[in-house]
Amino acid sequence: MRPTTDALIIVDVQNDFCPGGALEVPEGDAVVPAINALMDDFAVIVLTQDWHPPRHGSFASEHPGRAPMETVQMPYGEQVLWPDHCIQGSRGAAFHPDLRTDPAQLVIRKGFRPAIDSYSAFFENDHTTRTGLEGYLRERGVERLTVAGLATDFCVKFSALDAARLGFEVTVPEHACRGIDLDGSLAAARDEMRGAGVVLAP
Ligand code: VGL
Ligand code: ZN
Repeated sequence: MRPTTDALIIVDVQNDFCPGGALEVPEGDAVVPAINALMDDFAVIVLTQDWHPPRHGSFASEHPGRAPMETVQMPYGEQVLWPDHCIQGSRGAAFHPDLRTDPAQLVIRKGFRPAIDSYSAFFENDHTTRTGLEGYLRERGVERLTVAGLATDFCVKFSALDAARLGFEVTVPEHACRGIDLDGSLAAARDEMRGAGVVLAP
């Protein structure tokens, strides 16, 4: 067991990001056994859950004439438009049924403000509005984070980059992550994370 200065942050292992879901990540469900095993090593465990109201501003269905995976300009910057996904209380928003959730002490829900998306576990996409996770981790004395889950090139990446910027030591175990890979976004995400001092582990 690692010391209580280490935390495991498990990002968005939800039905909609797994095969058959509304925004499926290829092999998304393959992270479940890997993450379940990782949980045995950590005393501090946090789950995040993408948690959108119906008609969320990141949904292509809210942008007439636009299709999923297109990009639009929002007041806070560029936004990829997604299929409707992870609607609060829906089966798609639930954690994968095989994910162990009992060992987690905190679930951070994000993306609940209709007009702004939230990829990172720490900040919304305006990079200013906080989720509260940093304060929680600091109050528990956490200094090092292992960030795993879905999707490597979106919510895992933004969470890892924000964590590194906030001064945490960050490792991303790639066997416990899968990516969406839109136009090379997976390779770019790996470069960005490495460039920010995030350790990519096998
Ligand atoms: C995610 C796209 C939209 C993610 C969430 O969890 O990576 N990606 N919402
Ligand atoms: Zn989302």
